[in-house]
This record gives sequence, C-alpha cells and structure tokens, in this order.
Amino acid sequence: MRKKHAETKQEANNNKMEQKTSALPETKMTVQQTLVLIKPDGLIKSLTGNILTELSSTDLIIVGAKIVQVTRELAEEHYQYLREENFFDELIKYIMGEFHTKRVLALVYHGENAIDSVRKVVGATDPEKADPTTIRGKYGRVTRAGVFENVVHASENKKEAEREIKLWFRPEELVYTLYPTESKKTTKVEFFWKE
Ligand code: DAT
Ligand code: MG
Repeated sequence: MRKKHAETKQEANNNKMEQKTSALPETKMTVQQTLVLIKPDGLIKSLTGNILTELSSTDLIIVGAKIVQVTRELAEEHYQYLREENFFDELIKYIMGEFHTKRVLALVYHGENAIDSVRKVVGATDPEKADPTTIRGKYGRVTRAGVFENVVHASENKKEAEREIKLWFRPEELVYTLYPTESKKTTKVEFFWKE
C-alpha cells in the first residue's frame, strides 16, 4: 500500500515535469537562450532592422519579443551587479530612456550556443574598443560624459540569461516554456480592449 502511494506521488511529479518542459523541442546540452535588449539609442536611431539583420547571422530563433517602458525598479534590478559603479546612475537613466526615447525592445533568442553567438555579434562593452564589424563597433558611441551608448544588451552567461529572461518576460510571453513554471491565483485587475 505504502509503495503504491509512493509510486503515485512519483508519477504525479513526473507528469508535472513533463507538462513544464513539453513545449521545448530541443534537448541538446548546448541549446541555450539569451536576453537581447535593443536599448533606447538603438531605437531612436532606427537601428532595429539593422540589429535584427546582424543577429540573424547567428541562426538562432526569436522566442519572445516586446517593447518595454523601463521602470526604475526594472532598470536597477537588471543592472544590480553594477550598483557600486560610479556610472550606475547614468546607466539607469540611459536604459530608462532619459537621453533618447522611453522604449526598449526586449528579445529572447534561442538555439545552439545562443549566449556566446550573440555576444560575438554584439561586440565588446566599450564601443571604442569593440571590433568595428560588430553591432557595438558599428553603431555605438562613448559620450563626453563617459556613458557607453552601446545600442544593445546581451546576457553574459547561462545564470545571468535565466535571471534576466525571468525578470523581463512572463512565461506566457515566450513561445516555449524555457524554465519550470508554477501557477498562482491572483486577484489583480486586468485591462481588455473595450467592445
Ligand atoms: P556588457 O553590457 O557588455 O555585458 P557590463 O555588464 O559590464 O557589460 O555593463 C553593463 C553596461 O554598463 C554596459 O553595456 C555599458 C555600461 N558600462 C559598463 N562599463 C562601463 C564603463 N566603464 N563606463 C561606462 N559605462 C559602462
Ligand atoms: Mg553584462
């Protein structure tokens, strides 16, 4: 009787796991996802098309995309590891769009070796040091105030990618269930288009 109970519980667990990952067609170890942000300078300069074209050389697929008005809370959470840097305040203003436009295009790219493939096309952090054939090398600039207007963000490693994707996207905004999910009952007010 006891064994049967244990099996049932195990089965239930397995079913739950299956449900959570069933939408992911790839199982290879090197398949990854990464967060890309087209920053406010990229948008105001109408570089979206160029940047997407550059990124298409990676053969990765876009599994999530949205335009975001970045709040201070989101900006500070995203760049939390730079909190102690002297450029932090300027960086927060920049990503919130105070110098350009209050919009960021957030994208999730998925596929083989996604993190490094995207970083390679994106180029080095400092646009002046970035290879001139990369996105940052082509389109970035360093302002007199010392802000790196480097056009795009790309996750640095697997841990950061997961943290960032979970910060910017809700599970239902991605076409694949990339990470385990849980359901919670909420009582929040939602908006719909008026009939
Ligand atoms: P990356 O965006 O290449 O991952 P990062 O995570 O070290 O680089 O820094 C995040 C952003 O902060 C970067 O895109 C631009 C800005 N930044 C980093 N170092 C800087 C510096 N020394 N001066 C000005 N801005 C800087
Ligand atoms: Mg980084």
